[in-house]
Amino acid sequence: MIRKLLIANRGEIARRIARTCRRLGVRTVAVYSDADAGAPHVREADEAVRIGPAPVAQSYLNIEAILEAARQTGADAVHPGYGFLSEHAGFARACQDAGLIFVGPSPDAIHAMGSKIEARRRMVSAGVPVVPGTEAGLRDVEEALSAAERIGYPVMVKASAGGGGIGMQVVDGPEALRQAFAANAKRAASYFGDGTLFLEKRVFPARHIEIQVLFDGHGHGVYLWERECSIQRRHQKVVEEAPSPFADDDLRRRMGEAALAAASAIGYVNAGTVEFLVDEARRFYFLEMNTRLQVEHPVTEMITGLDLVEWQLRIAGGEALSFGQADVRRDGHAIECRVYAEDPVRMLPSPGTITRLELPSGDGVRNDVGVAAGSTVSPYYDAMIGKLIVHGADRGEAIARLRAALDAYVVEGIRTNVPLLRRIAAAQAFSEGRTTTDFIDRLLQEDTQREKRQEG
Ligand code: MV4
Repeated sequence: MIRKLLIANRGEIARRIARTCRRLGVRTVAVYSDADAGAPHVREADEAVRIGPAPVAQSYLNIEAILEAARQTGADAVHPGYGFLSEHAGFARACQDAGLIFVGPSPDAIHAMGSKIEARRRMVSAGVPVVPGTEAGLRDVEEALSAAERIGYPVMVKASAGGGGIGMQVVDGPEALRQAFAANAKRAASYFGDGTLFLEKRVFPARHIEIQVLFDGHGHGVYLWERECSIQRRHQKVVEEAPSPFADDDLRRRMGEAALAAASAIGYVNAGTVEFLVDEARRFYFLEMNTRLQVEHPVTEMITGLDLVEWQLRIAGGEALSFGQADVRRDGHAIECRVYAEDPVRMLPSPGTITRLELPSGDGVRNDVGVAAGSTVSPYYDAMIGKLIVHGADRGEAIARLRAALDAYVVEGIRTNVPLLRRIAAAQAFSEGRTTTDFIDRLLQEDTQREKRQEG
């Protein structure tokens, strides 16, 4: 078993990883930038090491400084959390080269899923369904135009190195494709250092449903059911739940088996997530595999009773899974809301100092937050300050608990999206499970129209 873990992250996820370590008797090393010197994740760790100034390039992305912190403190393993270096194959390799256990998959597995084109190719070979599209990078716009004729419009232009919707665009015809091709190649090149594009048929309306998997290093893997992540805005997830209100037992079993095939095909070890698009006819298509612990992992923990960080550590330490697929529980329903420090009107980050913080409590309520009263929310980092997770015996009870918890949620000193979360939780379309990817935009449109009618 791992004895001392360096947590190469900050905020709520650093605290959440440390919580499991304390329960398991694993000692923790926090790292921090100058902006985080007094942060909760630093105070709560057994040891803490400064790794640089506030900008991420000099601190949380500073591989040399993080490895030096591990060396200084005698840590034997590194957990990358999510974001930052979590899907950086070179970091995973550098940890291994320094004699440290990287809590995550192999550098090769991270690399294989980092290229969308490569991932698609490997999924096709493994028999995992992908959206009809191009099997290699597009050399020029003429090649894109002929591929689009074959696929049929509308198509999605996507960047092979893409993420967060960057370099991605829906295109209705050849004229738009000419423009989108140049613009997205340029954008992808500047963001990712790789302007390679590919095309897929556009699936619409679609849901985003993902499968959590766990693989040990002894050839055993299980899927831990699905998470529905369709409620998002501008490629930022806002509400996630498990199970999906859209999935039935047949769909979840077929998707679970496809996810196991996807992970097996690349020799995946540790926790991972296979993302799918699901259309109205319940056909599903591989989108990408996330080779890290995800923000929304708590909803899976709440319905299965498993601690995913514990299993990440056990697997990284060489242990085998002690249970099989038939032992994986699926109890009740869990919903997570991401609480962002943001201006609700402009949807922009709202940094500042939190003067008051009161978190809801009660049966089935979990708070994973990175801040406390007195904390400053820095403009240098992600604006997500924490997550509210609720569990109930069924979806109705979970929603009732969510509404009550959001009503009791108090953050003062900064602006947050809590009012938007309350609006979502109150919506009829949400309680009816009609949560396609345009849900928030439609909700806000309805509100604007209602306001106009009342004024007029
Ligand atoms: C798609 C799609 C429709 N058709 N691909 C968004 C994030 C990125 N990982 C892939 N995304 C999409 N890919 C095809 N072929 C629609 C989206 C998409 C989306 C997917 C799930 C949830 C919300 C979304 C919002 C916009 C676009």
